[in-house]
Amino acid sequence: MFNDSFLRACRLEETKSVPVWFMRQAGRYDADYRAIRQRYSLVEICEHPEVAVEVTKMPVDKLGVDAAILFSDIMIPVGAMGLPFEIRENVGPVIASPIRHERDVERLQVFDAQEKLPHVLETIRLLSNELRVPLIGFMGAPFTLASYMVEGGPSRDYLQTKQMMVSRPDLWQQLMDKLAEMIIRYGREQVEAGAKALQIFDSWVGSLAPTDFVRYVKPTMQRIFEGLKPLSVPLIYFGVNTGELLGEFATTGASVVGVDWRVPLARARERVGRDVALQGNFDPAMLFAPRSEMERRALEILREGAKEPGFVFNLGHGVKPTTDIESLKFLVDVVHSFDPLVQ
Ligand code: 1CP
Repeated sequence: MFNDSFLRACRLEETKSVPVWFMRQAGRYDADYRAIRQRYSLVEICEHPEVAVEVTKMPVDKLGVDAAILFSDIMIPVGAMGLPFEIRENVGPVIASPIRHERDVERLQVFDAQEKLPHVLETIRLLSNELRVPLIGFMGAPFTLASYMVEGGPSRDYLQTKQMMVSRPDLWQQLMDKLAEMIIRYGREQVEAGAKALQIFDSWVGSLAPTDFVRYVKPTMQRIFEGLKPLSVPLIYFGVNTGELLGEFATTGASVVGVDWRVPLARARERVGRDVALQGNFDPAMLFAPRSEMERRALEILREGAKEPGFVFNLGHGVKPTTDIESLKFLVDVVHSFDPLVQ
């Protein structure tokens, strides 16, 4: 039996229970993941399909979530474009030669995943045969990828990225266009290999004022969703701190909009309207709260979310590495025990 409740909710169809999955559901909170990381680096896991398959399936089996997300990283295709990176412990992605000039952008290659990332496609093929829940493929969005590519690593204020955006709008657009082309092509290859939905992570785009989002990023996002639309799979657009951008997110062409915990769901619904589904928005820090408090907060989200078809329960951002796995299981049980029709 294939559990399609996640796909149904993404398509605004009714479901018997509210589907749930967690961003960063494969990760360090799980002792078995930590054991695998003793032997393989993050990039090495991605390069070994049998290991990537195991890591992707772990949270599905242990937590009982309604969707799997490919184990990979938003930086993997950046490496395939010809820009080497390293994932540094407790820091994140680091790029030794960041993008600063025309020639840096020109050198980036829009690759064929069959040729450059065959192991990723193989992982997706294996998973789509084995899983009984939909597999979500993903990519980083142009702004968020550019933030790492231009800054050279994680940043607080994205000064160099924003500087390029406003001082060299021509160069910025060249970079956005190249990343959009890569994302459309890589997304297509992931779906052809068996991914049933795609999530575009624009984690850091909430650092932009709405007028800057509209001017410097939104046209590229519209182009991406237009390019991915013929695949006929749900297209999820997610970012952190995007409260003021949600109305704009809803008109990019995405079919599902991810929401973080700073925005009440009712407010998010007002901003995105009725034609897109919502995903979110439990505060990952509240997985450290007493059970009764976790349950109270989850029910508040569920009652609001389930008022309309088209709601996927998730966290507002990724699972924290020190989270107790039992808290995640408890949260899944609360969501699955909630009857969307009896409120
Ligand atoms: O092995 C480790 O524990 C290293 C930590 C780690 C992990 C588990 C990194 C480094 N990447 C990943 C896997 C990963 N990355 C997944 C796996 C699938 C799952 O969710 O279970 C996904 C979807 C990502 C996507 C990703 N990478 C995003 C978007 C989502 C988000 O969290 O906002 C971002 C921004 C990255 C960059 C990145 N890679 C790794 C870290 C620590 C970071 C963030 C660094 C920063 O704060 O800027």
